[in-house]
Amino acid sequence: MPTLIHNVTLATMTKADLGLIPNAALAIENGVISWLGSAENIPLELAQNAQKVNGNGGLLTPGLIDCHTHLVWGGSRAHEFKQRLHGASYADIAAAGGGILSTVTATRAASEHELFEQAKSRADALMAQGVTHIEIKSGYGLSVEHELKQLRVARRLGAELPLCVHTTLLAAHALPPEYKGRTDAYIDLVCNEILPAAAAEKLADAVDVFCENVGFSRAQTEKVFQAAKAHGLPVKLHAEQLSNQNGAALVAQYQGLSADHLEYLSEQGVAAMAQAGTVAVLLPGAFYFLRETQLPPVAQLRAAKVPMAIATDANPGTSPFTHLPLMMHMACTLFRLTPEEAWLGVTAHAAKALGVANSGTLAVGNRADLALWKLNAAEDICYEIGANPLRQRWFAGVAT
Ligand code: DI6
Ligand code: FE
Repeated sequence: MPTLIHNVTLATMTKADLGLIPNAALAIENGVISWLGSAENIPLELAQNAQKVNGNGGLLTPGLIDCHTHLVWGGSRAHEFKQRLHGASYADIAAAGGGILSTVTATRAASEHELFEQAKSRADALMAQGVTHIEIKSGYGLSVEHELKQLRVARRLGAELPLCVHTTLLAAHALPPEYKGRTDAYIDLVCNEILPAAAAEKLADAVDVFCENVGFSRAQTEKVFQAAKAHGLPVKLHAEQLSNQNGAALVAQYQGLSADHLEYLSEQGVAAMAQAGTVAVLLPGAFYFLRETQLPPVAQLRAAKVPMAIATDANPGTSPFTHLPLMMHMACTLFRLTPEEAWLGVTAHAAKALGVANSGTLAVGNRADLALWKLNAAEDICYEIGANPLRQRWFAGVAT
């Protein structure tokens, strides 16, 4: 039996103004959207036979999509947060074995089950805010065994929770201690062993690299991109977060799905992304937590019509946040996105950053991943952070 959600305003996310349809309804059949439009145009068949759900005047949107997370990690870096506030420097913390490698140590020591339980609670927090799709990267294993362990945990989250999980291999996230001083040798391990093993087990939907002066060089990044291409995997990139490595132009050259962070993105990078259709994924949580001052060039991205997405970048070191509406608020407050851009950034543009065609908008045939909100206006979600305005959510048409 079809379900008809009525007495709602639809935000289809198919236009810059969100494609609002007041006094509207939407029908679900077999897990997909089968009809949507003004209530006055509801087909008689639906009006007579569908199971009715009264939306009580709420705003019905696509489910939110968090298109950049490192959700599977072991351990915690809260103590480093405290040390830094007591005056320790990054160098002090790194010298004491802290930083990203301390998360690598903790992730390697954790079992798949432990990692699953910890990541599940983070995923539950995101789902409680209307998130129906998340991307999860590896990048804290840094070996065949432990990178695949992270990705298997991500796949299990997608299998056991109602939300959709898209996985990304980020083995080129940091240099493991056993490869200290041998970066090129580690990149060979990534290209010749880790990536092929992940591809063979179908554990990765995309491949990512941390292209940065404290990460991997443009040349090393390109080697990983070549390996990804050889295995038919799309690419995305942590690009221009702390400096301009011309990473965005490189991922655009490979028709990459997205370039992420982008605080130091150049005009050439903007042009290359616009040309390639590569999505700009903005990560205000990391900018805020690191107390950065260099803003991403939002005005240039807007003028070049580069789609902008927004994500949590949930990770223990630089963005310990599993709250996507807060990221929408920060994208507006810190990066000056409009509320409409923020909504598109966690729906249609986030879907594009994951290469997902049938989600992120309300359209006939799309998966019925939906969120119903009690909001006076769409912009309220980016303005007021506190009480959760989510009233109902549907995962592939099932109200949960
Ligand atoms: N950029 C970041 O901000 C995180 N990774 C990356 O490529 C940092 C991850 C961590 O510190 O655990
Ligand atoms: Fe990240």
